[in-house]
Amino acid sequence: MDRYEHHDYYLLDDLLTEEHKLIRDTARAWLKKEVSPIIEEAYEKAEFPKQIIPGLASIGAFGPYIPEKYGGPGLDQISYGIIMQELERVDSGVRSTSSVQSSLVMYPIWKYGSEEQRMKFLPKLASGEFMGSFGLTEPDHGSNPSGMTTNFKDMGDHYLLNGAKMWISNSPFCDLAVVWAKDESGRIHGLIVERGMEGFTTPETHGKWSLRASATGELVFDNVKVPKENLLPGKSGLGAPLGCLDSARYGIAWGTIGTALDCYDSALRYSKERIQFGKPIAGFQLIQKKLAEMITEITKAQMLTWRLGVLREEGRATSAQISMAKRNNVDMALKIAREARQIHGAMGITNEYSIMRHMMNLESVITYEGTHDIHLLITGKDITGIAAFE
Ligand code: TGC
Ligand code: FAD
Repeated sequence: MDRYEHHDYYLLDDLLTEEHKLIRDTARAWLKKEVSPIIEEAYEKAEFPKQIIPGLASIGAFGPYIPEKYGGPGLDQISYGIIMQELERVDSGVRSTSSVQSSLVMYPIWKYGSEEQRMKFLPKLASGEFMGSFGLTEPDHGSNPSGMTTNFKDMGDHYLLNGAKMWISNSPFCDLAVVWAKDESGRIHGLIVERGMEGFTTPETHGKWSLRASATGELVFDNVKVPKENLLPGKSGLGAPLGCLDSARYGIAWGTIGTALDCYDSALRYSKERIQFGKPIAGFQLIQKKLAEMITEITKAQMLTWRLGVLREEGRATSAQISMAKRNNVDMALKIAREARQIHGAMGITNEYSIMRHMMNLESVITYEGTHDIHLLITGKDITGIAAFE
């Protein structure tokens, strides 16, 4: 049962508008009713629960900031963050599905697409009729996507696409994929590849102990004929996919606060209910140390992330600021999940509590969208002016 209660130690709700709170309450109520009761089973079966797609669309989780003209809810950046926080409080995999759809598929079509591409794809992606995936990572190019070998040739009336992407969220069931590939001169472009195009397959990746309620797979291109109108015309070069990552990483910074809050909430309640040595374990100093440090770290992350949201809304957030928040908050959430697991004792390893699921999920979140160490190097480059990637 989802017994989550709201925690706002520094009265940060005062910084939100009534609309923000309404968006949060609506998302939370829907998640408690429709997703919390089924998420453990989906995780055990290692299946994305597709039946929640229309509900995700109804709470604005697909392209929260996409203008209404294109079928989106037209919300601000704080609202986007709030929705991601609510989703990830329940499961990082559910937030992942929404992140990919919103920031890695809808965002590039909105920002780099033609008006025809926007009108054709965005309304169906906003409603969940179409689900998308984003292909940047390759088997031999993860942290260093500029080395990608997936490529396309201009054949006159179409492009011929060859190569493979790996570790792609939503790939097994996606209707379309935004794929990053090099042209004959080695310049990176985005192409919209649609299911049904001959030579395009999406084998699922099995055996994950993390993010099991999110489907992950490959995107394989074997002489795929891509119509010329499917190339994103607005931006090319590595900065194009990295711009999408800025939006998704920002969502993760908010999302992982949700995971941390859920672990803290569960640990606080358990410690007040669990009796050892004749009193609630919440009465022992060592348990209080854990709980006090958790809420301190959550509060610091909330303040960092709210400020980032304001800067992003104003168009002033830098990529390096986003990296700092993504890195800090995922690490914070993972440490809190580990401490919360200890407070739950043996019960903490079971599926009666969401702690172990969150902890295992966060092992993906700390790796994807740029690893923990890559984000540290991004901060290092930003403050010294010297890149230490190679
Ligand atoms: P570098 O020379 O630094 O930059 C190349 C060009 O890109 C520009 N740029 C950015 N533009 C927009 N946003 C950013 N965040 C940007 N960072 C850099 C830069 O200005 C430059 O532009 P130009 O015009 O001068 O060419 O590139 P580099 O090759 O040295 O690489 C830098 C590095 C290592 C930081 C970058 O490659 C990186 O971030 N690597 C991590 C890869 C990554 O995050 N992959 C994520 C794959 S998608 C995913 O994981 C989805 S999971 C989703 C889910 O399920 O939730
Ligand atoms: P590597 O790049 O091989 O890194 C291995 C280790 O080496 C890491 O610890 C890393 O920090 C370290 N390292 C690498 N380079 C340096 C350096 N210069 N200095 C110091 N240390 C370094 N990708 C997509 O494109 N689309 C998706 O939808 C997507 N979904 C994903 C879903 C899941 C569940 C997972 C696990 C991954 C997903 N990814 C996706 C891929 C993800 O972005 C990559 O896994 C990530 O970028 C890291 O790449 P890698 O796994 O190849 O690790």
